[in-house]
Amino acid sequence: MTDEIFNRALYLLRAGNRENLKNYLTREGESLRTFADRAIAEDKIKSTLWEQIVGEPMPDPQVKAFEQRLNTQQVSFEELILKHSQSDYGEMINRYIHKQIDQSALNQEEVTAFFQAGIMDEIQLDLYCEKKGWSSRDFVPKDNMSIPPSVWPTDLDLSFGHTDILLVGAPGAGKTMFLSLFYHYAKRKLGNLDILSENPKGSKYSSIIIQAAEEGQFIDSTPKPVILNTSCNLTEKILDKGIFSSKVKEIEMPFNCIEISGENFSDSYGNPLDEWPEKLQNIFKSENPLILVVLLPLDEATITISELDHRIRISTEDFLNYIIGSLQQVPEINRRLVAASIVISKWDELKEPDKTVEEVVAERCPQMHQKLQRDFRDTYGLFPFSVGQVNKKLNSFQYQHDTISEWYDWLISIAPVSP
Ligand SMILES: Nc1nc2c(ncn2[C@@H]2O[C@H](COP(=O)(O)OP(=O)(O)OP(=O)(O)O)[C@@H](O)[C@H]2O)c(=O)[nH]1
Ligand SMILES: [Mg+2]
Repeated sequence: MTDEIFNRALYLLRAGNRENLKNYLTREGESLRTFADRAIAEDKIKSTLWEQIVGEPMPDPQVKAFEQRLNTQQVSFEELILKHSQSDYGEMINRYIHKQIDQSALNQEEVTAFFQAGIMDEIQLDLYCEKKGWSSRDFVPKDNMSIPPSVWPTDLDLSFGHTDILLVGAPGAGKTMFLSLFYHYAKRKLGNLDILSENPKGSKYSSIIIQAAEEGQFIDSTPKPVILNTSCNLTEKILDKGIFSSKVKEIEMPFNCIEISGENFSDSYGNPLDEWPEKLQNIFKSENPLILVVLLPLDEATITISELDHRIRISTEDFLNYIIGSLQQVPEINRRLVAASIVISKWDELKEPDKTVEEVVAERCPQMHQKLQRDFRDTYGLFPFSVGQVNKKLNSFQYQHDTISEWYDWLISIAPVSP
């Protein structure tokens, strides 16, 4: 505000006509607030007049200090979102953000945060993205991928001569996403994942979940009656050490990966496995070697079990001890078990970056860890797992292979090889 405008405004104020003052300042592109602030700062008027001039209560010093930081771009967008819902700040922040929108000054991270917080609406988002040449689809939460019913087998016919891998875990433990990253990684590593066409539904299922990993999309919860089974062949190169020379040899490892809904496990808590539906019991009938993969989600230490009208919460350790104990008690399963691993899933949720998987397992399920270590020795493994970098607001992720590759190497090191 120039001195000339300021002095003229002061004159109009003293003349006692607020309307004239307001019209004058608007014509000059200035605000009543700026004028009142300066008049008080220069001791031309008492601070009690601020409310009369501006027409609203004078902000407290904290709000003023915030406004100053805002105008000099010193406020982080996290603070903006936090303060936006507070009455003293909301309007001020809206004005500021709309100015930034007009000047195309927001970056993608800010747009995502403001849209998620409801500060930008869908129309503003669309207009802004159009102006910037961005796709507004990248800013709205992704739907989960749903698996078409055509690939839901409800019976199980496991290929003989393969190694069976059974994923075990509560509903939502991360079994499907683990499989999705496993196939995605194997396909990248080997150039092609040799999905065996003798199991066409499993083959289609694997293509869908590989695509989900590629696109950073989560997948709907597995329906209870479904038994998903993919048969694939991992052809790996190993160094064959001879007495005089070593040569690289290709080995074939055929697997049946079996996935059932976590609800089947939670429903069977406290019940004998021979009460499982007959279809599920087919898992026991295979003659193949069997590897157990137990998923323990980092973010949930307990699980809820529903029984008629009752709901009980139990620790994941109690739950998994029961399930694994029950599986081991079935003679047809126990004699086929060749290896087991505990996978701590959703590892990206870890709040203490220095914590190790050993420390987590010691806190969460020391008994199960010790028991599996004792039972399997060299063919027991403990691993972290995460789909990658997760954006919860957008319900999506950017896949990363660092954790699944560790588990994959373990699998290759312990799995029986095709004769
Ligand atoms: N942060 C994070 N969340 C994950 C990860 N994997 C899965 N999730 C979340 O957990 C949910 C459940 O994962 P699923 O893989 O579908 O779990 P599931 O064990 O197959 O569950 P059921 O099919 O119900 O037995 C997903 O929809 C995601 O919201 C991960 O690595 N990190
Ligand atoms: Mg699932």
